[in-house]
Amino acid sequence: MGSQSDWPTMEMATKPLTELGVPFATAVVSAHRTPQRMVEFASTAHERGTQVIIAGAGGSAHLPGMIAAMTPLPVIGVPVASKFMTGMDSLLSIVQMPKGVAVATQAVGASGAYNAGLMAAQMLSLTDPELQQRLIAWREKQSAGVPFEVE
Ligand code: RP5
Repeated sequence: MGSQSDWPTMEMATKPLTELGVPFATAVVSAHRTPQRMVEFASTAHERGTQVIIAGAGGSAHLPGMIAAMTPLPVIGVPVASKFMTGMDSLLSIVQMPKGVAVATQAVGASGAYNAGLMAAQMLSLTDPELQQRLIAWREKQSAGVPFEVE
């Protein structure tokens, strides 16, 4: 994520990963304030065994696109809600990638962060049948938790 201030939102991404038994690491890597750290992080991630990157940032949110430009790994972008434009700035900064560099942009805020974790797990399940089974069970449990009757 681009700042420690993104953590309350980005922490939501860890929930489905934890529930599904997917290991992850977290880091603050700012495109603006720590650009060299970002270059080092993004350009070496695939060599460290990382398989998917979730990048969350707010405001003028260059981080997901910049990371995507420097790694062959899939990058999932999370627009963090911003102070002055409620995240519309973050969303447009992340979603409108030019042709040739892809970012899988999620919804603004906590739901987007949660779904980013879920999406990462689904990507990883393509080559991990046991994770795929856990995902199927997780879905069934979610469906079973939705009551048919209105209270
Ligand atoms: C972005 O600027 C971060 O991703 C964060 O959402 C936003 C504000 O950062 P702080 O000023 O709170 O550190 O780079």
